[in-house]
Amino acid sequence: LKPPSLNTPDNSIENPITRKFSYGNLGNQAEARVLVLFTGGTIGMMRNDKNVLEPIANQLLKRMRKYPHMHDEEYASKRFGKSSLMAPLVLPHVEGEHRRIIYTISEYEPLLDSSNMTFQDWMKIAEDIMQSYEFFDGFVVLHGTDTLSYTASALSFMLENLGKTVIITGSQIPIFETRSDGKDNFMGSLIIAGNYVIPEVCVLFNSKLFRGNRTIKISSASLDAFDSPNVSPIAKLGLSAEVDYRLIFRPCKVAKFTVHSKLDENVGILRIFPNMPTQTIKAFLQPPMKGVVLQTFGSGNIPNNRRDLHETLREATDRGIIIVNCTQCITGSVAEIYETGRQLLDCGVIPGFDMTPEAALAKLSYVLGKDDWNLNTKKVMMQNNLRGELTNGKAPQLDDYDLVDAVARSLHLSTPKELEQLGAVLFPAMVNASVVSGDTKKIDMLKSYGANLSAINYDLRTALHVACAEGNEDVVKHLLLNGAAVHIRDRYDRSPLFEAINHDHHEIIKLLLKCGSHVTGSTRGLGDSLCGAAARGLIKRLESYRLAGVDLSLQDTSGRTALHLAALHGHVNVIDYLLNHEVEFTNDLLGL
Ligand code: ASN
Repeated sequence: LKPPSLNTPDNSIENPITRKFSYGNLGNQAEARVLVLFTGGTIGMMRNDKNVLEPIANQLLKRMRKYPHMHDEEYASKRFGKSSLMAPLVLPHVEGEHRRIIYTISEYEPLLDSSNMTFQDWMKIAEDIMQSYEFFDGFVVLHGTDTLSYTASALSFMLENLGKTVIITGSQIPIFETRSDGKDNFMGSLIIAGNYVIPEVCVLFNSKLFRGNRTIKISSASLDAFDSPNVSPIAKLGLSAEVDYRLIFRPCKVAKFTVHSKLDENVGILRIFPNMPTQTIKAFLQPPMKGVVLQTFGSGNIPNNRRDLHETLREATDRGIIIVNCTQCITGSVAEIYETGRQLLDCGVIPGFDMTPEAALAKLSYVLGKDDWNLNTKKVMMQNNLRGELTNGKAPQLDDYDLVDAVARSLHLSTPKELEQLGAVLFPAMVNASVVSGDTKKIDMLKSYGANLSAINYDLRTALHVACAEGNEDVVKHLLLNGAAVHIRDRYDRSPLFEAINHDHHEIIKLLLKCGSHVTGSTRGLGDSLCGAAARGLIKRLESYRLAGVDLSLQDTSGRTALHLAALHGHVNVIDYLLNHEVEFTNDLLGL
């Protein structure tokens, strides 16, 4: 194909999907190019002779050209030449937004009510995005609402290392009707896709932008048809677009965008109900079934007085079927709270945390389609957070994250000096977060990226301070084995050992001592601390001091000892403890 004979700029480029041409910027006008994949749905439907809605072909593009709020004919003709049907559409100027949105609509054939969509259609959308990825700044998929959340979930997994914005939208009332919600949804999607880099598969509906794999269709009638019950919307379109950047799930791997389009179709959703016959479950789990989303009661429960049920599930997981436990509730997660739920783990069922059934099903088909992963890896991946689809409190295990690099790239930093400064700010916070969550693998990973495990934060505290306060012995040991400094004191002159003492972590105190750690500070100050502990009856604290090598008979500022204070406050058990540890029964005390 040659460039069309329009008044096109020289830098026009052919889009292999649309067989049309997209255009480079002209002059100094800021523009963004968005590809619209029109797959069908109510948004592009009209009433047929039976007075029911049906997709209608070859209408959207034609009609959008005539809607002044969807197309700026004046700008377009100046830009691309007069009355060209080949030329892309141009969104009128949007106050407050930087770029003019130039959009190209690629209409699918046939257009589908989304109830008719299959995995093949997901693959086509993914492949189309792949092929035109470098030609556009963002992508909008116009889609029916009925199965929109399934498509959004599937695409979120299939589009690996996505770096551009993909938004799926539709409407409850056709865009050709006067009162349609389609115009706002479509326009809002174009504005976000062209102006904001949100490298996720999102859903935009009723002025809210959601993470696609967290959405569910909540209403068949309301214009507020979607929600993402377990996470807040990424953005809200009010007077302007308010994007919450903290919520964006970014691919932190240094890898190119690619599409994994192999999906396994042998997956299903099985919803448990009271008195459910075993035969129903057995039949469902028959080959070729490979992955099942089990929708259970509440926090992930099924009857625990039904051995038949458990045996059936056990037998299926033994055969290699992956069964993922998801709740029937709209919000919340599966968790081991009840015996009725815990027993599912014994049957080899894995927790799906707070994944929606739509996301869990799509993820299963994606994970099962990964031929180079073995069954165990597939199970691990089902429980890992791959695209922000679940919250499980665990860090991803198989992804190589390089956050500093990713942040550096997004900030356009490149010199070693800038990277070093960024690392100095980010690493202490990241190491500390890993320490708190007890994630030693992540600590290793951060170290391998150059994090100094003894780096200090703004309060001059190190990861070891945090670890000793938290009391996770494994993490402390890990830090020590990786050379963490034990002698650094923070802004308040507290050492890691001080933290361990103040939180009564006895094993950690012993460990620190083995590494050469020792108490610091004046003997009077220590005497004050001992007396304070004795006055409050804190035997554990006194034991902490003793383990740290502190003489329990040290005197406080007024010359009294812990034994004085224990006697004064009538703590017989503390007196016993002190005497058992050979604290001298001084005359002073007798005279008290
Ligand atoms: N049945 C339609 C569809 O999913 C519903 C809609 O788009 N509002 O295609």
